[in-house]
Amino acid sequence: MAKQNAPDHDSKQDQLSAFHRSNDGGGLTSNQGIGIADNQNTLKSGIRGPQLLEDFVLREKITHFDHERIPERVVHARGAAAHGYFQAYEPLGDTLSSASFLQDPSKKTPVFVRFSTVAGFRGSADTARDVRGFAVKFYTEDGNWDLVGNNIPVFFIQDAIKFPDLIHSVKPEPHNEIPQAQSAHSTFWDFMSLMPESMHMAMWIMSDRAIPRSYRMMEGFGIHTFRMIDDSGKSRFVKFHWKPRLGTHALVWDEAMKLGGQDPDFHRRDLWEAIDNGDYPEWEFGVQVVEEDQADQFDFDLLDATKIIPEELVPVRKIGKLVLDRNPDNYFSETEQVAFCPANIVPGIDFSEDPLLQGRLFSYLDTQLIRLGGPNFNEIPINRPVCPVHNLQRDGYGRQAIDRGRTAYEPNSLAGNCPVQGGAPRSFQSVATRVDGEKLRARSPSFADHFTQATLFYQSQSAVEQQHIVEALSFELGKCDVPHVRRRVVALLAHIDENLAAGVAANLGIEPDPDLSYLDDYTGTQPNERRGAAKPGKSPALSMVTGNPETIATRKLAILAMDGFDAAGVSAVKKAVSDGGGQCMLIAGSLGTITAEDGSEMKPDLSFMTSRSTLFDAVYVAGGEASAKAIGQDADAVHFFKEAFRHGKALAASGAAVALLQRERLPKVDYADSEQIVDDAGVVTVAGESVDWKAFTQQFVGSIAQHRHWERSGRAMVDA
Ligand code: HDE
Repeated sequence: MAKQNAPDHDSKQDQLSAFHRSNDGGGLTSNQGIGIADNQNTLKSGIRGPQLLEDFVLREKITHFDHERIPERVVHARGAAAHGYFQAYEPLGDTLSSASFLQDPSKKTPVFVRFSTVAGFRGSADTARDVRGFAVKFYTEDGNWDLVGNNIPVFFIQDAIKFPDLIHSVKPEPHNEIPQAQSAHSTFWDFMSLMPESMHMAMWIMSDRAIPRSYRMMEGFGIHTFRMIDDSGKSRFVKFHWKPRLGTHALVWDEAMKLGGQDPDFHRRDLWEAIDNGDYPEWEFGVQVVEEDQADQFDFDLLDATKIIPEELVPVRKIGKLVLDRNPDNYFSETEQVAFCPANIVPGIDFSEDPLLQGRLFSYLDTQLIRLGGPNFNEIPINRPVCPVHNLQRDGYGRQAIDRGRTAYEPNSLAGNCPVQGGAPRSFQSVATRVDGEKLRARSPSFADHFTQATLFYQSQSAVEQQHIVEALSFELGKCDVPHVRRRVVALLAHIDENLAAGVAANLGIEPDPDLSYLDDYTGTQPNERRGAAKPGKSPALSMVTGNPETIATRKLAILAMDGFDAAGVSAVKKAVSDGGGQCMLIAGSLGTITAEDGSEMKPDLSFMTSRSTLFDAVYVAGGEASAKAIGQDADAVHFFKEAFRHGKALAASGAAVALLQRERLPKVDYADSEQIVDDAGVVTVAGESVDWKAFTQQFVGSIAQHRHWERSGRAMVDA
């Protein structure tokens, strides 16, 4: 199966370079290459006279500008992308898949990955509560494979025919185009209340998974069951997983909302900067494999995209890794014009009969035709495969290829019957699966259990994660202004978990009533029975607070300091954090140099005017009498560390700054009053004269690695 000229990591980049254009050192020309002498003034009749139609320079420039925009994606409009590579851990031809990119561990297959939100327009904020798209284009030697997944392993609906309804319900309401990039409105929850199959997904999007800390810190899933075919032609069912090396982490809702205004590009910037700094994001690629003859063993149907296979039932086998190591050169040419399509598949992989997947196989190519203006979008550089393309498709808008010869049909005797079917180094063959049955519009009864896995998800969450789900639902339904919709959603929640329903109902000021008879008027079914003896139980893999690596790599620390700060503490913290792979930013009252107690000087990176705690993972308030006093007198500075405290972030203070933390009326925490280091709920403090900075910073770094310290939120406020 080894191929000549197999692509390597650089092959896509080499191909793209042929299209690079730079203005470095170039003189200004029109698109026809005519030199332009004056780019400031139009051609006029007389110095104050009217412009002349003859002015081709003006007309060309304005005309091109007028046509700069293309339709944004109907969903997933807002996104950010990067180049990288995929590398398999071991050859899989014998045991799982004959796909060419899964055979040679030394081969780096180029990839382009686009992350996105779903509901918001192209200019909307990154941190909206939403599913995140996780779309990967593999440029393999056998053609492009697109794994167009999400960061949540299930979907709202079971059948593609409901997709336009779902999206119309979540997009801004049509009469006034409000609200932007939010599911917290009446039409969305009206639809959800009538769609019990969405309840499992509802748990995921109301969880912290829907407000990731970073694209680099979220899982990815292919969602549908696919097939993999080994060298002998044997087919198995698989589910695809991406597991981030940095662990799975989230923001808190208050933070996500604030970031929407403070830095709408929060995730886009984070991805760009990490790659720019050489902190290349990495995921492991995993598969859950089910033998086809074992597919009936579960209490759920593998073809139902509202279900997971719990990892405890079928473990995730890691088969390779994905590394993102290069930012795009041009957002529009690459990130905007990339066209993903689940139907782009390569030998060794195949589809399943999942009715949601089958609908997607049609939709993506169809939507590209309008979005990218015709059938030749495959020739846009970012979409080109790195292997040769030969076919008889011809013409159409924007055609780039100059097809030579007189035959554009097959079979032909005038051109040696080329391109010959089956003549490519490898050709795709659909798995021969038996499909026969009556023609009918119906849902399989094996899809009917909508609650067991919703309950499994909810009950597998830690207490604080459950609390966040209750709060998220209370927020969302609180923004829904239709009382019967609120009541109905609470009724559905009562079938997931009584405490969940009670918590949300209390916040909405209503009594939970589990009666679902209203559904009879809409879908005509009561499709809600739990299947067989299914016991929800718990799946630890579903919680985000377990199983994360203890690392502060790429985490951001804010150091708050003013004139008179304690330089020893600041230097020690800076060193410890950068040794752990994190980044520090010094924040002061202005961007002017600040002077330490010992006379040394430092230049702040940001001021309290240009930064907020939401942009950081942890905060250190530097010691030093004068510095602590000045921070205590600056409302923005005080707000900075109080807000970080409230969001459960690691917080440290030394010397005079400890009293500052104590002074603020925060939930009760123990603070140091001597050289003894105190770490209470992730607040690390030390006072006194001779501080052991090594021990202090070690403790603080450990606290940052915990990501958040939820135990604080359960504590009572300190009395005034
Ligand atoms: Fe998509 N989806 N989708 N979707 N989807 C699109 O294609 C669609 C679904 C996903 O970064 C569109 O090129 C239908 C599931 C991602 O460019 C469109 C159905 C999953 C992206 C479309 C689904 C996804 C899209 C809009 C139900 C996770 C962004 C623009 C049958 C497995 C890719 C475009 C990128 C984009 C249709 C459901 C993921 C309209 C009909 C399930 C990550 O074709």
